[in-house]
Amino acid sequence: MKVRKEDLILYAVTDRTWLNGRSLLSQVREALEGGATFVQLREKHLDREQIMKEAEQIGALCRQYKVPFVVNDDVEIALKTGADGVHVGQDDMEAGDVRAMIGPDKILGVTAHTVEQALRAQERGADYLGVGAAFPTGSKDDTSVISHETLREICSAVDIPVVGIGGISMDNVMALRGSGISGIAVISAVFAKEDVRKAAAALRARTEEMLA
Ligand code: 3NM
Repeated sequence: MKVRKEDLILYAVTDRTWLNGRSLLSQVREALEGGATFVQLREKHLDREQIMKEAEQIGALCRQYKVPFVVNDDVEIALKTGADGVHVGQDDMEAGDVRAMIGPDKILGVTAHTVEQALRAQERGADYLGVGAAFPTGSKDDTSVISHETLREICSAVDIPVVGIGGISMDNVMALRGSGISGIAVISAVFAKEDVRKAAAALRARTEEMLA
């Protein structure tokens, strides 16, 4: 298995909205120190040269921590910078096309909102799924909350591990107990906090409790 369940316990997704003068690299370092188990570079509004630079630096940092690192949406940048893989949404490139470009060994993550999308992504070579939104979120406009029943159905329909995403925080992570997810993916619950390391550590501990 390229992606083990334990790699997905606390999956940190970057967002420069919360930098407040800090660098993305230092934010990610704090998240890793706190116990993030997976990192995705998600840059929606930066030029590609800058994204490439971030991917090189953050990728190198993640290698030091032996944590998988994927780039959102951009296969070329992922391949050029030696990232571990790519994560695509339903509106990005089709999963099978991405798999054909990255080859069998790189990680492919796919966002799914329905059982049908989840099964199709698995069939086309996804190694893990991001499923959401688990709760209302201010971090992504074009998503809507799915029921926890749908989340459970998706988890039992596929063989690959699933990470829950969308509005997950210290206050609600426990509500995901029993859903079948392997972990949680978050932006604001880690990166919007003043002490990113502490936030990651606390959220990892609570997520492990939820998974137990
Ligand atoms: N994808 P936060 S929700 C990147 O539902 C992303 O597919 C989602 O940010 C989906 O942890 C989301 O701050 C944003 O809610 C997650």
